[in-house]
Amino acid sequence: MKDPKNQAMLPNLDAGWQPVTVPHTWNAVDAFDDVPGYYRGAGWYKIVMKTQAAWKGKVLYLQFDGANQETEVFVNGKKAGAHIGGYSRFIVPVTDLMRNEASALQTIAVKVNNRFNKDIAPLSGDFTFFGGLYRKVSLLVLNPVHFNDPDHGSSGLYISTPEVSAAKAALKVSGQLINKSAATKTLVLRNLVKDPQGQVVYSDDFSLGQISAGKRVAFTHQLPTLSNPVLWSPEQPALYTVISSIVDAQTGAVLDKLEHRTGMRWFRFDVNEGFFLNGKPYKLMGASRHQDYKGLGNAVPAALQVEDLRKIKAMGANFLRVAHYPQDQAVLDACDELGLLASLETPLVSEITESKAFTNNALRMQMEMIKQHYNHPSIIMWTYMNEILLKMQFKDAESRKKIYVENVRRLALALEKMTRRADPYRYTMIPNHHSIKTYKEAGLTDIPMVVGWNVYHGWYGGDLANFPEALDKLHAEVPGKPFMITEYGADADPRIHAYKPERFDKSVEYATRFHQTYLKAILSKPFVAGAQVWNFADFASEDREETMPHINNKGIMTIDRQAKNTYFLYCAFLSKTPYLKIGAAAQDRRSGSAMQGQDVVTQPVEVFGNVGDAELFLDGKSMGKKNFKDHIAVWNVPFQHGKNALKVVASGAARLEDQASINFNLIPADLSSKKLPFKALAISLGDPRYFEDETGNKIWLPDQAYRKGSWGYIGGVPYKKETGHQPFGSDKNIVGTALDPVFQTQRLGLEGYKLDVPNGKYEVTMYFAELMGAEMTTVLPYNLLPSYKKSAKEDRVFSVYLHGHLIANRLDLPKQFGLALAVQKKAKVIIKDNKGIYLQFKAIEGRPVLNALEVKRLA
Ligand code: GCB
Repeated sequence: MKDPKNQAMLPNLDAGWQPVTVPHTWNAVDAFDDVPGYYRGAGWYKIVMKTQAAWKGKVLYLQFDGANQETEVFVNGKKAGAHIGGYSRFIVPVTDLMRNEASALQTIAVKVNNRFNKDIAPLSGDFTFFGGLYRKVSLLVLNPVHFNDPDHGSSGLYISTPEVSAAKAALKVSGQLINKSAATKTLVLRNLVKDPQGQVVYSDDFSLGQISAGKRVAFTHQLPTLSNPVLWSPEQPALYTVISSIVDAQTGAVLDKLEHRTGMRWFRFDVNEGFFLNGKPYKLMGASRHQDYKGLGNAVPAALQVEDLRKIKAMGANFLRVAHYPQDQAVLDACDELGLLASLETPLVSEITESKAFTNNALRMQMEMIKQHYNHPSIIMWTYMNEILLKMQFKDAESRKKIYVENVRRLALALEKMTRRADPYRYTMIPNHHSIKTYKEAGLTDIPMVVGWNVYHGWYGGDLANFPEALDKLHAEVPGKPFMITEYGADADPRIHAYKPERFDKSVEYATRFHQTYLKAILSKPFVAGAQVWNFADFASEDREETMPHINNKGIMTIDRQAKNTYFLYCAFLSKTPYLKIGAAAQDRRSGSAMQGQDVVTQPVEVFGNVGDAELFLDGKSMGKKNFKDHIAVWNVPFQHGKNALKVVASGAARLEDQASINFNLIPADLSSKKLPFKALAISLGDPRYFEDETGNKIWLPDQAYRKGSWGYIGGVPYKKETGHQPFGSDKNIVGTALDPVFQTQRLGLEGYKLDVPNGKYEVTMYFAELMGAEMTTVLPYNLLPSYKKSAKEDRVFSVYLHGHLIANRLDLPKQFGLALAVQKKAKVIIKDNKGIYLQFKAIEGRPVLNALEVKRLA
């Protein structure tokens, strides 16, 4: 139950509880709805369970794999423990608070709070901080002698491979155990190692001696070196298994047993030559990934998360940047199994608080991350502080800013020192935003072993064509430091298509060009150790508005994991096996307006491949052969109304092909065409893009000027935003619709709209939203453009007439409805005497507007 009052103790209510299953978040709906904001506060979970016979004589712990972000645990009304931080595991001892009677009911109550807390990272960020018990919760029932004496939520056992070569591998097992029984125990640590085929390659007992009651001991056990180890690599993710048991020397009983996997590999970064694994060069190519999913928020079953990693692997990637926080163990397990190298980071994003509490929490989060994920062979670096100088505090007070930056540097030094000490076998990294000078001056490029750069050249700023030079500059200006491009990406709203793509039009086509440029440059420069696309999938970011409010659209998959053309591009660039894919498969419904005298509409079809050249066929007829240029080949295809079957065949030996079926809704130039009688038309005014409206099963067409016999606007100019980057339209969330892009563009000062439809009965729907003076509620700090100014307000009052009949009287959108609010006006009309549909816009004050128009034939 939600607890907006944030009470200290479990509200003693029998009513008001809602049954839920864990993993759970209370923000799965409100983080995506039209209303800005989502619940950030306290919530309670309560579970009542029967005492189990198996608990007798055991010690019990509650293990939480992830609760966002402040948690308090109560057992039978008494506080059992608490934890701070939303992305790591914690373990709470509960034995002493459980009721003893065999038949007793045990009540466990957990309070979770996802409020803003200035002492807990992340303070802000481009993602939604879903609250709740969003990962698995388990009850651990252990023998009183056991490994798991909560050590930063880890298993209590750490396996390292200090030295590995093709000839031999050293293996070290260390950890701690506790004797919580009432008697002294003589204990043995038994380690058994199995090779990737399951053959036991080592087994030995190691005496721990006598451990008295209540005593905790730490041990380090160096195993004899293994010769000719099977090496772990992306091509062959061979995993060894280490089974460690605590054995009672007197009785031979196994008191606790843990099974971990490990991999034999060695690696290094080189400033000029990039990354080497097992002595061979690898470019670390892959994706960054957030953990949320459509309809589920961050409460995503592990199996679904693992599917993501399969998709990343399937595109030919070898690296996962687990951003911006540690994710489920299942994610790293899958990296180990699939052969994806990984970096893991804590949620220190964009800014810090200069408090002791914040520092302590940050250090603890880092240690939790290292200890909990220590045994994954896929992890090669520990990361912290993503773009930590982005929301630079005190930027207007130079001397205070200096102190702030110095405090950031100090925290980085402390994190670095602690990390290197906790794990001397891996690298460290800090990913920065693309402001070399800022990070250099702050000393943040010196501290970690590898520098990450998040580069949005050709998106938030800069010219796409200059990206290759930007890479050279990074190499030259931070000498002596290996680096990766830890982020780069462009929004691609999968519903938007532009055949003349422009920066910030949010079209899939612009994003495809963007990634093509980046991939080509990154792959051609050996000093770039690797790059991770931002992001694998679209993800929730409540503060974002734009074409798909509350979602960041930089994914190469949608938030429900449908591949965009950009994903196919990655497959074409990175796959080692022959690849061929028609991008249009994701665009199986198209529409377009024919030119005068033509009964086809020519539109581009993009094909992605790594096979030299290919031939495209439309309904069996060849459209010619094309070479792939940087993995894309484009054909201009003359689509006809109805079904169009496309097939592409790779030339050469690999007889590879792909097919797509496209249902094309052709709008004839002559609306009274007998061949294709008019049915419906949906037009987005002031917009050169095509918009696929899944809710209404239709395509909204770009606007055009009126031509006799056809359709189009009369007078006016497209709304052009002077603020932000958007080339046209507004980036404001339009409340009351899922068709934001259609409402976000408009024609200003429109005089009329004409459609020369044949005689009949029609429904005309006009779509309005006032855009001027409506700004994004939050200006995203990622928009590095300095000139984000407010658009001027404009007063307007206007009426609309349909053939002289008043159908909208004295519209004053802001006054009558509000700014940026979706408004619809419908009218029905019978057209006689071939006079077509004629809408007239009459200004009473200011310039009339229209955002979109839909006309349907009823009879
Ligand atoms: C960044 C941030 C990331 C954002 C991304 C974006 O630089 O590190 O959290 O989501 O840019 O899409 O703007």
